[in-house]
Amino acid sequence: MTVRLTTAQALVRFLAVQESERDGVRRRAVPAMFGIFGHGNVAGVGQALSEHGAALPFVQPKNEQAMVHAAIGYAKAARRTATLACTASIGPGSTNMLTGAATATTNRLPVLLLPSDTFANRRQGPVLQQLEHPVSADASVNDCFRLVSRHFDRIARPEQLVAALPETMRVLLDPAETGAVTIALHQDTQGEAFDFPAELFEPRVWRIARRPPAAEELAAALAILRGARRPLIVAGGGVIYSEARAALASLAQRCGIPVAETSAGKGSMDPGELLLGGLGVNGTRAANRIAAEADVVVCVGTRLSDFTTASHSLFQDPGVRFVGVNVCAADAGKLGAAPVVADARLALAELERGLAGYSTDRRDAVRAATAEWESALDADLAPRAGERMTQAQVYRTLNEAVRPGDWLVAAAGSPPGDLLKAWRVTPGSFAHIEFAFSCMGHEIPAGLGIRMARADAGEVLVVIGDGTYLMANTELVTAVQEGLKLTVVLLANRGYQSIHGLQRATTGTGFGNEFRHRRPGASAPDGAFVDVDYAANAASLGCAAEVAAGVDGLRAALASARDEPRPSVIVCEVEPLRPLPDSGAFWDLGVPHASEDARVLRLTQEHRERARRQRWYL
Ligand SMILES: Cc1ncc(C[n+]2csc(CCOP(=O)(O)OP(=O)(O)O)c2C)c(N)n1
Ligand SMILES: [Mg+2]
Repeated sequence: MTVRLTTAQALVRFLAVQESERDGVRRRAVPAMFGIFGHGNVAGVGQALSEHGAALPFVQPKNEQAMVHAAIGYAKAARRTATLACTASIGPGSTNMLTGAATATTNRLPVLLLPSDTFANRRQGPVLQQLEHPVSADASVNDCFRLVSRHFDRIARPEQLVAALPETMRVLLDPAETGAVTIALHQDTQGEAFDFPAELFEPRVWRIARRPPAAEELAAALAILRGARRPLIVAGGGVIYSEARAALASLAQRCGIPVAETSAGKGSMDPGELLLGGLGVNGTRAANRIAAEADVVVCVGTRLSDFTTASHSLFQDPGVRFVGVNVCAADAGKLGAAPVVADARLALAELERGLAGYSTDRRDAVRAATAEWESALDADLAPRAGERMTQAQVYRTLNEAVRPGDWLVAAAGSPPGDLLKAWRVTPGSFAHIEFAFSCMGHEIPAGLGIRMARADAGEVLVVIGDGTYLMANTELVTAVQEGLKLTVVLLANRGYQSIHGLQRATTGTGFGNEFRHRRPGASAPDGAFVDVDYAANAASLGCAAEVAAGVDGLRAALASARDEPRPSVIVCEVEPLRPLPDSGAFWDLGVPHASEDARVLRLTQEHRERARRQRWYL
């Protein structure tokens, strides 16, 4: 039996009946579609959604990049068992999704992108918004997606969907392969009809299997671990996606092994005597101290970015060995680790079983390291004369207001680093710190996606800087439109202050990072601060908005935001250059090797000296 449908109608009908299943729990794999229409998709995917989209609700964002971030937030909250689709028009509508695609792929989170493309039949000559490639006539701007997607396809004939769609679902839902999946749709093809096999539209369940560890890999990992005297577990996003928190806590507690978290892995374990908090450049000094002396490091579900390994300078024990537990073989083998290519939950349980009789006790070492670090954090909270509220005080006040079911979201500027360092993911609450692509503008839409995936969530607390707010605040309108409740905590520090601080530390000067007026003849804006009324801006978009005066004001604002049905924006005017205590870890970045300024050369020299801690891990 066949069904006559357009390409776009077949796509919509197919997506509406796909389900995923993990551990016996079934859910819609792609339960909604975001999109902005233009001539490239309005009569294609747009028509298909209006006629066949009853089971695939349409959500209208205000920016195509943002809708991809929303899909990423959704996927994170759904622990990679589901995501959202995104349709965009030809040209700029589609290329606007590129940054979102890269964010998804870097974070190993599934999103389904449907950029529209030029005509397949080329009858019209160059069409509106077509870039004519001088040497590759069949290329379009959508070929840029190849580099930032885990899977790319272009549909030029309707029947190509029959093979393309199942492969799309397979990649999206495979934990080892997932990321952005991009299916470019020629605009004429979207409307072309075909007699599709009816089975294509039968409900289909995609089983997300847990890959067990291979016996040989497990044995090799156990041999290393049994000899460990100062082991450490690094918990990455894989622990969260695999829902392996209980397995991690059980292994850690049974064997007395401390746990440190990456940004994506924030919230991998409830606070307790073995949790060291964040690791690396944005980590706690406690975690970094334990890491420096670790002799065996078990890296679970982490891509080991430079922020985690302190640019390969963190682990200083001369004989340090690594075990890499990851569904993705390339990640499992990093740092010369003994790889265990497997699902985190199964692998952790097997490691625990294999370590029966083994124990170490690092509790005293952890206690000493954390006590020292926590007293540094506490001391930093003390107000200093003449200072506004500090970011550290905002985080602490926020953290004290968190209840089970609440989510914290951060991605760029100082919040993600500060929060990896200072935030306690209290039992029953969740964190989403996107620090793989650390994309300014991710936060508000990601919060939206989280709220869509978890209607039962308490507060979705989105912590952003003023820079991020100015770059991407428009999804607040979408939040109002859809009745999706967010509480945005905006740190108004008058500029790109995290970068400004980095700039001062590495070059000795501040240049082009604060929101200042231009003085006549100045080479960069360096006059008086620009005044922006963020609360008025948020109110104009339909949000409840408030300026929090000091810590008490913030506490009150958070309480009223919780009762407020509309999205809320709480503006915190904070001290501009007042970073949290540093992690003590080195971070490598490109520094100037020539300058007429002796201070620049001295700072570069100091940087190179610190870089001597970098090691090869083979
Ligand atoms: C899209 C994007 N552009 C540029 C950057 C580089 N960058 C990282 S932090 C930052 C400043 C962010 O400013 P703000 O949101 O005000 O946070 P603050 O640094 O002041 O805490 C910039 C420009 C980025 N991460 N993402
Ligand atoms: Mg700022």
